[in-house]
Amino acid sequence: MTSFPPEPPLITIERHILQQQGHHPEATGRLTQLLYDIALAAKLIARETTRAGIANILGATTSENVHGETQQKLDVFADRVIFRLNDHTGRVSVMASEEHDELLRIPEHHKPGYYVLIYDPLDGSSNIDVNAPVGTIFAIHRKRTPEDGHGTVQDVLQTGTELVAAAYVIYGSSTMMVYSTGEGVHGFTLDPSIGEFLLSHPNIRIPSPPQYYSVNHAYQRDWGEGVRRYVRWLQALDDPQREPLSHRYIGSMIADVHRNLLRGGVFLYPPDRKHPHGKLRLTYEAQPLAFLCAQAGGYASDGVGDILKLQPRDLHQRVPVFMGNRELVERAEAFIREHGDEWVAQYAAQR
Ligand code: AHM
Ligand code: MG
Repeated sequence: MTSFPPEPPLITIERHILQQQGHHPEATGRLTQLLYDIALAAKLIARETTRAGIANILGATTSENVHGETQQKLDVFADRVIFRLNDHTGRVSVMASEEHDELLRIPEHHKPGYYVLIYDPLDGSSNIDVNAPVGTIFAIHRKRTPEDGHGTVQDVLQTGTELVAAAYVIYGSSTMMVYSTGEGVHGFTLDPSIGEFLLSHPNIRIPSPPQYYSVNHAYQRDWGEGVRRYVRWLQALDDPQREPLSHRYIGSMIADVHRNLLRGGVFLYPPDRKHPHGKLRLTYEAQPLAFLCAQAGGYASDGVGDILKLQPRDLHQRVPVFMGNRELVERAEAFIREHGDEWVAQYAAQR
């Protein structure tokens, strides 16, 4: 009898999601289906991002989103595609997107479902025109209000501890989808020739010792004391005997966080004079990435405490972010506590 040499099994994202569902005999399959739909949206967006130049769809549209930023055409495409794939399935009761001020209602002629889908369709979109990685972020909650009917703002404004699942997709040198349903973090790489996401990074754990820190140094003069001292500590400027961490920052949160998940490190977007609450948004950027980070053994803080415990007050609210290896993030909190930080203090007063 012939036998093949041992090799790791080939696992598609569909099979993996189904296997995870198998750990929950009570599961109805709705979440599984919703995750399939997300993976399909990711493939469609990946197809457009990789042929953006060829299709001549680079460049900005003339419309602005709710933050006054000019929308890129791919933002519009990604936003539309995610909505269209999920507005008629009966699995989602309401959606919300970075690109829309208001909640996205399921059309009247379709049945609203059990889950709440919040997304940032194309994060880091200033990178599109320079061919650097961008990504999509998804957060999934259960509906809080009674089962039948449309989701409301209470369904969208839940803490990160209530997340059922979170995922991001990174469109880089290859496209990867990384997701968690609360049972570890799993990464899949898209094989474009067969259109399948294949398991490439099972059970991601943030490695230690960490290698990188990621922050926009251009804002240094506007940081408060605690953050300033913390970054000096990361650079080992206080102790020539200690090795500094290497610095990497691309200005695309998913790319920066993804690198740190795989190599170990800390990503920070602290509050400063010009960004008193930081820049990143709680519900569709910080919460889902904090959930994934925690599932990978890391920690995410707003400089004061756990981001996952924050109760959102507004769909588009901003939050300071420190995320990565637990010891690095706790060290940031300690520097801020010990040395004070006027911008973190100002943020914390309205927390
Ligand atoms: P966006 O949602 O408008 O794309 O902005 C979010 C992005 C993040 O991906 C990234 O970490 C940050 O903006 C970079 O901002 P800055 O250029 O101020 O460093
Ligand atoms: Mg964004």
